Amino acid sequence: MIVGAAQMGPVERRHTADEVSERMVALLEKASARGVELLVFPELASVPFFPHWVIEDREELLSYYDLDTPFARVAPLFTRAAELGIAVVMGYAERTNEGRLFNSSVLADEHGDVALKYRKVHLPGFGEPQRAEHQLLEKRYFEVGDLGFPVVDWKRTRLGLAICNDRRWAETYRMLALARAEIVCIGYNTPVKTPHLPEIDTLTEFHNHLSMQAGAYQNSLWVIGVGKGGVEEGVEQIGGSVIVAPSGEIVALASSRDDEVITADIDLDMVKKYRRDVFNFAHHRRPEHYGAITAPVDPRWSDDVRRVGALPGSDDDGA
Ligand code: CDV
Repeated sequence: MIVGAAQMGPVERRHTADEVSERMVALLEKASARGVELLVFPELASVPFFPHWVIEDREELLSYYDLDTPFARVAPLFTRAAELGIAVVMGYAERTNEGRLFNSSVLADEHGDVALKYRKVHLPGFGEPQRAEHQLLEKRYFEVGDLGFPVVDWKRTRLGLAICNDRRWAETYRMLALARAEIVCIGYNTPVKTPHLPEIDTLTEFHNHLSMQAGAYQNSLWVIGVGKGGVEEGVEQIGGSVIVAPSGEIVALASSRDDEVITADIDLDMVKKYRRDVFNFAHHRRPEHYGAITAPVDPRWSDDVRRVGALPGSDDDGA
């Protein structure tokens, strides 16, 4: 099965939805020419990553969200994908009919129908603005996802979705592997710089790949990880999109921080082989010893969070 990651350069406030659609369709056409059946776009793909700054005006904030699905904002992408028979995964800011706000991702199958939806579980950063070069305000703008880690049988495989910070948590991949996902599609927006921890700035790209390679290997699955790259609204993001095999090996890697398609012809039998001969869950997992993983989070853990410092007058509730 040939799969692809459609990395995107910056999406800025000055870019219209039509301009963004045009770029996404161009990436789709490139993928189609290479025989791609499944193409994955980044987290919050069609808008700037607005949790990087403070938005006081509610109307302005809501302008970044799509009601239910992202299909209306970038309609040409989904229309063309269905014409070409390509399934698309895309991240977007979701507003529900009840006014709930989530950081979501959707799989539109090769007919353009919603086959799977996921709402981000691990929201990084802070609920209040920090004194920092850029903000990490996902806890302010989104609720924690309420769908768990769903999977879907699609064509001759089983797919799961995850979003950005989810990829750093072992539980994400393990939940999806336990549901027998064979491919995990992950969109992300990762700044080169971590304002509250500058000493890890030189490790950002290493940690990006480390997380996805470990997740793929320890759970015998394929990972398609796709980010935005370049300077978006003053924040430089890493790009570094990859396709990772169940062996943990990177089989495709983006070479730029701009719009770029990477593809790989992936062997789904590798999943079966690694699940049989390396990480055989039935034979070797010992869940009777893993109870602490599902116990409620001990509140003392949050004492360790380092903050840059809340802005005067804000009520900093930490990460
Ligand atoms: N969008 C993200 O979830 N970004 C985080 C950053 C803030 C660390 C990430 O894990 O890449």
